[in-house]
Amino acid sequence: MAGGVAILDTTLREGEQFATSFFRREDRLALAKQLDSFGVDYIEVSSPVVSESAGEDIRQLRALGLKAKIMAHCRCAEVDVVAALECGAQGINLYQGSSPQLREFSHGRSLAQIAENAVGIVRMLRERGVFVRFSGEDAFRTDTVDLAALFDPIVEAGVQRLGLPDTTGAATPMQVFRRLEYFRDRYHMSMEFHGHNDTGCAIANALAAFEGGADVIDTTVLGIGERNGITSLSGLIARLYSVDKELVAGYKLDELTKLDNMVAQLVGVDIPFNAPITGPTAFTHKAGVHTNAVLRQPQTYEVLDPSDFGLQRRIEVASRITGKAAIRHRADQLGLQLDDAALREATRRIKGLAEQRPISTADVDATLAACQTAVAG
Ligand code: HCA
Ligand code: CU
Repeated sequence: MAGGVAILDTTLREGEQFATSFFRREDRLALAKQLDSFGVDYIEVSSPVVSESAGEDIRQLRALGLKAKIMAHCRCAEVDVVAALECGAQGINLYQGSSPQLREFSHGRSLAQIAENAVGIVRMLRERGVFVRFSGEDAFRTDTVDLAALFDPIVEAGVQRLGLPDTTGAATPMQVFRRLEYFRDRYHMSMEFHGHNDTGCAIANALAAFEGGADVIDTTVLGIGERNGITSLSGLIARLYSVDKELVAGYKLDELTKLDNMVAQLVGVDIPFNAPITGPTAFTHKAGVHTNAVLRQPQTYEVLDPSDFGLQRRIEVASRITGKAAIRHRADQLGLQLDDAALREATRRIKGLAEQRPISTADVDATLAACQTAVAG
């Protein structure tokens, strides 16, 4: 954790809810180790009651002795939390649906019943000295007044963190900001945000939550999760970095690519082209106007420095929209000597060729070699 924001990675819990996820025990352990090495503050796992091997997963995870705290995601039920504690969970993340939709169609309990039940579990956990968080699932489709009526007695009972998940991805950044700010002012306590990406706002909403007072943000690697997932780890890192690099100073940024590749392979997807930082084209500049400026001063068109993430920028030269500066850069990379007239000629030919058909870097290189020969000869 740096600068007041901690990351809770839930790839092992929310991420398992992604359509194509299948994690073996050794995958879970390897992923947890890599997340810990990267520096996430918490790793969330499923409650032992979800399946036969889930309890042993927690035990073996704990045996790794990671720095990250292992938090078990549990229903507000004594059997769930007791089982999680027996397996060595270091904290309990309770959740229960609070929106009218979930109250009616998921669990059928009233707000008063949810509160009464949660208060009992929270008291029991606090008496045992266990860290406990409570989330009102679907918090952003729950009326603020209802949410406060639910949270008040749970806070009173000693809960140490409140969770506000945007379970359906319905919330806008402004709503997230306002609601977090409201609850920060009401309780002055730790708050966690968990944002789904159904409308493409998961990363923006995570930042809004942080700005509104959340001190814990949930992520998964690549953003995998139910439906189209939640805030991605690389997305959150990119977002925070460009606000203030200090916010991500505590994380091993050059390990992000390894993490994303690991999960992409595990769940059988490519890293999306538009993934912040680790997307395959995230640092590729193409248009002549851009490449010209970037070659002089990368910050002209970059808010993220690829070298901070162990990555390199790429100048795409093989297109009709390339320019002389990019072509010169390519000639330099190849160690070719071309004077200005030769460069202009090479650029003219490359652009001309790219008008006719898609071209490759090999075409560019061949043209440069030919122009060099022409000058030399
Ligand atoms: C779920 C719901 C959840 C819980 C988040 C939380 C959500 O899939 O069980 O515990 O804060 O999006 O509401 O992931
Ligand atoms: Cu979720």
